Amino acid sequence: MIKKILVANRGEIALRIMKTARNMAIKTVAVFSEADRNAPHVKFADEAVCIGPPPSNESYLLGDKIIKVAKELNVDAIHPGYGFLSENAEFGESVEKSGMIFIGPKSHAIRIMGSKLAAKDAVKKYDIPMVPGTDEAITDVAAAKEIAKEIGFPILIKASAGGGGKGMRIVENANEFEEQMKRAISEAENAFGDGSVFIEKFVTSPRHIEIQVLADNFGNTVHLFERECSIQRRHQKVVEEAPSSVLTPELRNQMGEAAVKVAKACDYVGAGTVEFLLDDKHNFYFLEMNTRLQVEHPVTELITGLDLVEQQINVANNEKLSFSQEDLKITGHAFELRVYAEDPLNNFMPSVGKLEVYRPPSGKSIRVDDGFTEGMQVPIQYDPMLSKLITYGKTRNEAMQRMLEAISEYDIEGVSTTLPFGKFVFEHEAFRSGNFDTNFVKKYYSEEKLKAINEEEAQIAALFALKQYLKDSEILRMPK
Ligand code: MV4
Repeated sequence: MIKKILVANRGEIALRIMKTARNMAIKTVAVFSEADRNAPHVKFADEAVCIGPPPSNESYLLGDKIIKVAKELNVDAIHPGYGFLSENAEFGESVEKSGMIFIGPKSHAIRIMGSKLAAKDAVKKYDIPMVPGTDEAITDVAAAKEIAKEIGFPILIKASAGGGGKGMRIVENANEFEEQMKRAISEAENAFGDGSVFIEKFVTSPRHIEIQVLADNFGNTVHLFERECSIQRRHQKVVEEAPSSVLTPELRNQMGEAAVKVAKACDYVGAGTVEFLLDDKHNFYFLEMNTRLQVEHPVTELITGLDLVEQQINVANNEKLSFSQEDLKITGHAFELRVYAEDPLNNFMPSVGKLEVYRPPSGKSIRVDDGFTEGMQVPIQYDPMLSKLITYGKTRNEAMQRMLEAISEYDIEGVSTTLPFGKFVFEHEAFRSGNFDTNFVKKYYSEEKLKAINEEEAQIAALFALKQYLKDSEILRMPK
């Protein structure tokens, strides 16, 4: 039985994991860098240990040091959160070798899914739809060019070890092929130390839809429906929702069944996410699998009523899933807006400084997952995400309306945030109608548009203020 968990992470996710642990009467240990000495995750934990200076590679990425701390404090299990060590197969293995439980899948699954080519190879025999392309690393430029011509341009060259769009290159025609392929290989070599690349047909206006899966150690695997993640900016997700407004129950079942097969293909255990592209004709294609708890997991929690961290811990405790696929259903609609300390009017530049004012909205159907309090400094060493603003409604419209209200009630001063950008998205006709794809931000957003909206609002606010002033003063009451 797990009685004590060390959370090898920081910020909102460390706090979120510890809250569930506490609800389950499990003790918590925080690790922190010198930049996070006063952070909420440190204050919340039952015990906390400083593991090094602010840079991640001298603190949160030091797997061996974290394991040593865990052993000293008699920890039973380590939860890696997302990012940092979460998809590091060696770390998971070391945790288990040290006699503790890694709250995540086996290293075997992490390794397979860490390589896009190995992932494709593993799922090949399960009849999972994949984008037309090569299923091996390409090395011979001339041969690769012939394959590209057969598939038809535009094509996409992808790095096998890549993620988040790194090492990806679009090739519009055969003339560009050689140069782009060389670039992709050298980019992949530099970024991942692995120059393996492969080719896929480029799906031009896809939606990015991912399926949450959950598996126990007894061969039971279910899916917890989809998350729509098409609203992203430079491969950084901005808004996520569940369910997607475009999936029919039939398509949802098909994608869910495909996701379960992908999980089974790598003997997956715990919570994981299978990513798909959906084209404009509603064909879906397997892209990759993320072998961690994801940032956007709360929207799935709100529509299923499950606590995904609790499920992860139960599975890690070697318990069977307490429900089957038939027991699961979608209730209502949820959105998540990632709030970053970035300036949407200045190329989303990180905006560091002190949170002079920090007052998150609260209320029924509003959830804020954050790791900051008023007066804190936003550290420059880490991801600039301040919080996740999550809203729920019986319908999509209701959840959208609550998001707009929550955005307007969110008070942050001292740093610029992406809240105004979020408002732009939630007011946009294409978003509201559900008629969007991964090109939404590129297609519709510009700093000029946001400025224009801000100015218009400022003018309206000024008019209201003037009206109030006139009402308060004698002017309106003067006889004609
Ligand atoms: C694609 C694609 C179009 N066609 N593959 C981007 C990150 C990585 N997870 C996969 N990505 C894409 N793969 C083919 N064959 C378009 C993207 C893509 C994308 C995918 C999901 C969410 C946002 C995206 C933004 C640009 C490109």
